[in-house]
Amino acid sequence: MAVMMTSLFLLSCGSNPSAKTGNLQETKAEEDLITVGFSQIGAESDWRLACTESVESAFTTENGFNLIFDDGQQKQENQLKAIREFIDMDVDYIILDPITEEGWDSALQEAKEAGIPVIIVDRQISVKDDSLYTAWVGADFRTEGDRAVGWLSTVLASQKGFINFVHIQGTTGATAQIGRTEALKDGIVNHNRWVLLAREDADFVQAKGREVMEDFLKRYGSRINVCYCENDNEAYGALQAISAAGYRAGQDIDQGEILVVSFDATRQGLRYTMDGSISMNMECNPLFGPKLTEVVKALNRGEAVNRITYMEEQQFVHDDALQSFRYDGNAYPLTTVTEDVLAGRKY
Ligand code: GYE
Repeated sequence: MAVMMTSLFLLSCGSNPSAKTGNLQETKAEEDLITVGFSQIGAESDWRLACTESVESAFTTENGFNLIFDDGQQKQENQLKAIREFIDMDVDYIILDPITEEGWDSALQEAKEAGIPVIIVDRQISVKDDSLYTAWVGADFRTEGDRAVGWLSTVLASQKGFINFVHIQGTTGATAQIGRTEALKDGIVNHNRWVLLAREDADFVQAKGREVMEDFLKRYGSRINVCYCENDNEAYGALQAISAAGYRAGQDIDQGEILVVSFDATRQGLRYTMDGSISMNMECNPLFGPKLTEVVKALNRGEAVNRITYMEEQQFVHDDALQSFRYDGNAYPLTTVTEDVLAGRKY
């Protein structure tokens, strides 16, 4: 890429020597940059916007990169097209945040044949040949789900009778959906009194989360005890539907409250966790930028990198007595939480 751009640049310089000198300096700098094509899923959630922001602010020219960003608008065909365009441009590296796990074999085979290393971020891919990607950086979604279910198991242990769940899922076939869904499925199997009333895909989007919850409320009304949302934007939508239908979100299911759990722990999600509308919020860390630049720089120096890197995450639990939340078991007074956690939260 850098080489191609240099020759195009020189051809367009004309015969003005001063312009030529200036351009030569610029092309020299450009040659040193590492060109990275980033195929992002879309802009479906607060989490996603934070992820994009983090990558864009890490892969800057000052930091030695030329980043080419492509927004797949939640469609795999757009992401496949972007990968092929990156190959045509002969980028140095491709970073792919794959919408779902399946369907990447041929495009990544083409990248491999072109000698372009591919780094997968956030969600994972399922390919026949694992050498089609060099490294993956993301969250352990199954563990996130298990931590959410583990917490539910503890708080619901003292409940008498059956506990009815509704489940708002993320994009079908996305690793985040698969891990979080499997954890709840196992939770239902392992708890005799947990009953699943309904589950539906809301694509990680607020408006769809609201629609799905409206529908669940119409069908099951006050029978619903727990609403398990696979991300915060779906939870925002579910909370809108709950209050519009005249119900209350909270942990007191004996008093008819609907206990909402969510994933991401965005700033807004944590506000709802503080006020108790969300009872438990399992963090998912979208700030991949710095880690990804480390990976690309190491590869560029010819060093080996970890094939799998997990991000660190915490669990935020509403606490009535504190009128706030605890995380990972430690209690913080409201003011401390506001300053330390929310103020510092970038998403
Ligand atoms: O939870 C959600 C986003 O893949 C972990 O996708 C990501 C998920 C995240 O839209 O908010």
